[in-house]
Amino acid sequence: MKTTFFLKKRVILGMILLFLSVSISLASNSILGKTHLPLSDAPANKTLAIEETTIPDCVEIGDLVLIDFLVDQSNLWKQPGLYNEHGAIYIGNNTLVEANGIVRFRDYSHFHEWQQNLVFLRVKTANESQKHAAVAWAITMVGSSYQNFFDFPWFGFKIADTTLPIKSAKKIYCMELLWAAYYQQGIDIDRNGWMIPCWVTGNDILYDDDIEIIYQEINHSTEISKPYKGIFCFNRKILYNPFFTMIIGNIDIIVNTANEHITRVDFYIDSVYKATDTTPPYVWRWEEPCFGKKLITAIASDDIGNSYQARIKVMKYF
Ligand SMILES: [Ca+2]
Ligand SMILES: [Ca+2]
Ligand SMILES: [Ca+2]
Repeated sequence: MKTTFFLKKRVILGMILLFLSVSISLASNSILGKTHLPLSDAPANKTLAIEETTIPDCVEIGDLVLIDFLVDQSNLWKQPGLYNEHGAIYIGNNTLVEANGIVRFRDYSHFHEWQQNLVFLRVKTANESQKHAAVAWAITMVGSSYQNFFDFPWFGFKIADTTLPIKSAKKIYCMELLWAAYYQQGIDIDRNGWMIPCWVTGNDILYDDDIEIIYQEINHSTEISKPYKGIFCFNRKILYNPFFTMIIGNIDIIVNTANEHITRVDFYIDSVYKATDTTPPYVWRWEEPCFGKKLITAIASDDIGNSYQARIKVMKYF
């Protein structure tokens, strides 16, 4: 009995190590720029007829907009939490400048088609001339190449410290464009001040003390926050990677939502109903043993007939 137990444990440990090595090698491929898609491939922007959308009245030149993409949670560019997946700067005339595939102008109607949640931010410590200078600088960047944030060297790295003995990147990513536009004006909108890993994330801008929220739209904020992008072993996350979600053993499926008046969250595995939770935090313990690909679906419903679905593809073993 004891021998079987130890044998079982060794098999599980062996599998964990195998999965770890596969995932590390996939992750390092991404860092070398081999496997990731350009940002412009991410959103569902194939719609031909775009609805005209006007920028909210309160928005002024130099304000920033951050969004969550309207795509499945398994998508490479999705991040848990609100307003942290893409950003742009407002330059007037219903137009934004964004780093997306390339640094470019984008009409707000097109930009709005991509979002499922959005927030407009004001750099409250900037005066009018700093805001206009930030916009003017962003416009000078139009035509520059896009760079994934995890590819070195980072454009902003050199801006933040011109004495660094590294070559300056000519490419720029979305949040870096917003950060650099204001950094050139003497305002650092990265909340952790360019600390390692030296990236400017959506959350770094959103929660910086130079920033205030001036307008927000939450259309669909329901998401599976666990398990999400990484390797989970007996209910604990042991490794992050942006490409897949792997579960070994039992796990708590946790659903977060900022949608209002939610009364229940239903949990499904491969479209088969499993459980309901009616009080936050919305959690279901997935204990069924399985082996291979599964689709977790969570549907949050409110009391007036709205429902919000979140899905994540996973691999589950044991
Ligand atoms: Ca998000
Ligand atoms: Ca700051
Ligand atoms: Ca940062």
